[in-house]
Amino acid sequence: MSDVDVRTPVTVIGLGDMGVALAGAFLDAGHPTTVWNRTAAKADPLVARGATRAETPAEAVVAGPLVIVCVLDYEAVHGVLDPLADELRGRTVVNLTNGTPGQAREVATWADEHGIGYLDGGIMAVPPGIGTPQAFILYSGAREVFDAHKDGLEVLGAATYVGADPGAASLQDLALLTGMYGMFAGVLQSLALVRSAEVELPEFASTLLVPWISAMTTMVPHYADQMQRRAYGENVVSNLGMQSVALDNITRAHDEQGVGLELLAPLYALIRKRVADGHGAEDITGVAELLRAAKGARA
Ligand code: FVH
Repeated sequence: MSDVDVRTPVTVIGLGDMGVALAGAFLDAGHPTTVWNRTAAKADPLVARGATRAETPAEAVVAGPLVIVCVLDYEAVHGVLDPLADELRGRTVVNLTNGTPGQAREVATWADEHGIGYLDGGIMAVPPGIGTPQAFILYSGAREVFDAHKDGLEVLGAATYVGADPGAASLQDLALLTGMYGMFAGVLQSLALVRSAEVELPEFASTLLVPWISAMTTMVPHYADQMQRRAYGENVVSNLGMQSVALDNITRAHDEQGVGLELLAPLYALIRKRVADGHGAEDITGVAELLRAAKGARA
């Protein structure tokens, strides 16, 4: 049994769309739940469901051993938490605010210096999904802190530990979002192309686009293996030379239909460069070699 069970008091700071969903899940699971939000009225529906309203962040965090923070950004995180180092000593902060790995590590160092347990988290769900079987949340930080609170955190969604580096959850959260936005870019470009021919978009989407994209996701583990080993020419499925010819057709079709290709043009340019550099026999994964090392990149 972990330190947090159905009787353990939980504090939720930040009652935007996500914070309300998080606090609601704790209430539904029977946790005494204390809430605080900058705009106090947003707590009203939760108070009606049994939550305790704290008048100040300090009052909120001393209500229990586990403090969940879910605000807009890290500026807000620092604004709320930095003055509360004394009150938080000996408690655990689980910060579910979206941010960068560097921002997460910075807060973790601050927490460590003040005797505060700290987990950083990345929520992989939208607010209505919290507490459903589809929801999962990435956590990183000290393993013993995660183990102590895992059972309580499970009420929000599957609690998935990704490592001791406090920045790990944020990094993997942002990587998952990156994959999602890449997919959205392709979806929008695809729908724009067929819309130009007055195709019924909902039917095209449900009968063709979704099954096609779903089938293509089965390639992801193969691509991940190629990228892990930088073995872009091994077990090639669809060589880049062939793909670049198809890309020319996609480009011309957009021109013919009068649709701009802005969402995918950068990818196509990289593919053409990779082919021009002599890698036409490889899979698409080799295109990742063309990503420039960013300033400040970690090894
Ligand atoms: N909603 C979603 O779909 C995504 C799912 C994945 C995770 N994200 C992240 O969750 C964080 C909170 O998102 P949210 O959906 O709750 O966002 P809002 O509804 O816009 O609420 C923002 C809350 O932050 C409070 N806040 C903003 N600035 C400050 C500040 N300086 N000091 C204190 N609190 C602040 C705001 O308070 P108020 O405006 O109501 O007074 C809201 O409680 C976020 O990182 C997502 O990326 C959500």
